[in-house]
Amino acid sequence: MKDEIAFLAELEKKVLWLSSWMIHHANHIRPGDDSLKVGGHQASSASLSTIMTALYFSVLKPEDRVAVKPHASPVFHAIQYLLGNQTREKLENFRGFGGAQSYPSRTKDTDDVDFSTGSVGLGAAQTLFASLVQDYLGAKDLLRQTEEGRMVALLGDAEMDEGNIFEALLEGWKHGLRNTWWVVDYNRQSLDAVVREGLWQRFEAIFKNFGWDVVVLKHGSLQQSAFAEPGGQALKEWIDRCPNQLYSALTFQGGAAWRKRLLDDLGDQGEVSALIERRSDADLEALMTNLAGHDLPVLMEAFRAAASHERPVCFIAYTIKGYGLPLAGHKDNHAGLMTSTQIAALRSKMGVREGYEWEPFEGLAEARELEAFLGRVPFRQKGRRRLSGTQIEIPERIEVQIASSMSTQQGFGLLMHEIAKRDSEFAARVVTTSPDVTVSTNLGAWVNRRGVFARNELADLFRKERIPSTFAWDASPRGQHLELGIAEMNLFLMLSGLGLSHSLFGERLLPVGTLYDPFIERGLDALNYACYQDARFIVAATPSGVTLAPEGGAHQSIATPLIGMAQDGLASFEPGFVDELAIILRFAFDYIQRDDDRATGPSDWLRDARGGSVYLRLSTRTIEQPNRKIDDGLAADIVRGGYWLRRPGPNAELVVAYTGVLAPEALEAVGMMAEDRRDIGLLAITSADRLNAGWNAAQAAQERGTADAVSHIEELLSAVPAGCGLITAVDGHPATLAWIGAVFGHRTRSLGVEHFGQTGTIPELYRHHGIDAQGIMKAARALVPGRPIRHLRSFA
Ligand SMILES: Cc1ncc(C[n+]2csc(CCOP(=O)(O)OP(=O)(O)O)c2C)c(N)n1
Ligand SMILES: [Mg+2]
Repeated sequence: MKDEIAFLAELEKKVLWLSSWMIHHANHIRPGDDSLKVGGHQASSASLSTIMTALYFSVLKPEDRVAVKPHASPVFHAIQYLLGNQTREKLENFRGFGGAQSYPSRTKDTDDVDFSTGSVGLGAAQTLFASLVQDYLGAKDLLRQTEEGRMVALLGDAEMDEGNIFEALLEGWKHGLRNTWWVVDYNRQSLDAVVREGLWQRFEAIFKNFGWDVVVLKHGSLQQSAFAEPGGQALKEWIDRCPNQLYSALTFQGGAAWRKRLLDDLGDQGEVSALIERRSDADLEALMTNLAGHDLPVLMEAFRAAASHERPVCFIAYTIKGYGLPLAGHKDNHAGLMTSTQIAALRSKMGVREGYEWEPFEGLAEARELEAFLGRVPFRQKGRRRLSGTQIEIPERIEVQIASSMSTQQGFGLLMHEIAKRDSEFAARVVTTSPDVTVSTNLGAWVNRRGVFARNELADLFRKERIPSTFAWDASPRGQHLELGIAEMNLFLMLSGLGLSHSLFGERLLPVGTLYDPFIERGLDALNYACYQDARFIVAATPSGVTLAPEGGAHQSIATPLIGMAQDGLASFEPGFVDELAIILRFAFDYIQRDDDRATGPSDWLRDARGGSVYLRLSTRTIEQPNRKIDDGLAADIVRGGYWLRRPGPNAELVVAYTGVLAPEALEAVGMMAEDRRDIGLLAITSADRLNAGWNAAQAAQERGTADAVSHIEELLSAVPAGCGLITAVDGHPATLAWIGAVFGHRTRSLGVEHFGQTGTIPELYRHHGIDAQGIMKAARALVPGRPIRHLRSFA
């Protein structure tokens, strides 16, 4: 029987062929849309074909989880095809609608993608945070799988330019990262260019600094044995000295060019010249392109040796972009495609007959044996790797004592503290995390009760020394708060890891992250990435808007309500009062666990059965709280996105709709205008996002023929007379609520904040931006002319 390396070598060729064919098919053969005919990442894929062959067909265990370099997607899909996890139809439709995705996608692909990738840097960092999640579960005896998995990232060398990689490395070091492998595809090419000389040494130093073991894989076994020949050392020195650009150029040009250049540099030098002369052009090319990243024996040995490493391992593997293809080494090859002639040549080199291109075993001498080998591949031995955790029961209500005046941020702290006091499965599954703003976002009381997580016990020294402090931060494996450094990218990657726990590790966690609202933008791509992966978490962002007034102009957030609306997979809420927040938070813990693709009823415009993540935009502003009991009807409306605080009468001339922290201004303005504007209404909006999504979906349903499709905002506004004016107000961009005027065509004026940066008191800033009660009244006077508004100071 053949040895493993021989099988892997055949598979490597097959993978290279199938990925090339898939791309060629998408671009030249599949009928249809020209827009799909774009660079297929052929060269980037080939660069990783050997490494991925070794990993997937031999090294990886079922428990391992992998983030594949986005532009190696064709190789990934080809491998899954050979493992029986991917269909031919999907490959034939690569990059097409419903076909195998351009970048591996957890949510859109069906072939066992562990981590989505696409935005470079994020997939790699995600493996690191997933490993921390595995440690968290392990410490709590929640790890069901018998063996710990290894979190593996395959990343491009230019991907290392992304700053979030380094933020993640630092965080990993703090938490004693383990079980993580990063394999850097060191092809010394990016999209535009050839990378700087000696980059690997910077990488090596950085990784070592952060506590990683570094394995540099440079020379393949052919090269290694050539170096042992007489004159071999001179050849090795030449290779080690050769600039990246030149190496790439010679790789592209092939054997004759190698010979010429080598002989120019090393000719007439006795042994080394003889070493070169002994080889044909083809052999010389094979030798010079035999870098370790394309050498199965060297790779297998390196992976085997690293299996016992306790510390995380970074492999820097020298590769060739476009390896085995006519594109190899050319600096412009990133989007390069092979011509039909080149593909035909590759086909015959691979022994594939025309018309049999998709056949997995076409052209292989011992197909049966290979099939049997594929059946034994360790990675596939435990079947389906996508897991699902059971749902955690959430109490009907989470109730706290609400003071007559308080802020939603305080309310959030109280609610979390209330959960912390419970001895329940629910409380045990909640895990919090924050990028150095745990205390200032009011998670302190929660952490005091539930503790900080660390694999090893670490006492709070202040407490030990009996120095009074509000916070007792003992760290232990029992802790339920993951403290992060100030890096919002890391926060969202951590939430993403925690929020995939059920799917990756089969145990559900209920993650809650906190940060300052403006810094959502700092971590936005990671938030988007987390949502794209369908990770489930709650993020509480506070303080927010210009209302954080004294905090400073630089911290004001304007765009975040629009982000909350526009971000797919994220339901956003901005409650005004703490009793609303209590309802919403309870809903959120339930919502993040939902996973049903069926609509629950004809009016499920919000796709609530599917669930998603939740964003709570909160505030530090203390405002008067209503003294009321929230019945089930009101609770449902709060969750749907809005309710009437004051229902407009049949002759209403004006409605004020506000969101969040502007409740007092809206209430005050409405109170003062009540005598002068008939039947005035006051609409509290708890979620512009859900109102808007519901409206869009109901319209689409109506257009498809569901005549009785009505959204919540339509229901709310149905009682508002046609001639009534509508004023909306939000501490954020006015567009957040402006669309409400389009629901029934009410004349609308939308107040909000468009410019930021000015500090001041809340009244000063509200006046400045025209979102105080006077501003609302001024807008009312202009929008609905009529009787003078008595309480309006003329030109206040
Ligand atoms: C955040 C982000 N910015 C830009 C891109 C576009 N892009 C895709 S691949 C690439 C260069 C990748 O070079 P490298 O990581 O060395 O991969 P290689 O193709 O050489 O394997 C760029 C800039 C991206 N995918 N993500
Ligand atoms: Mg590269």
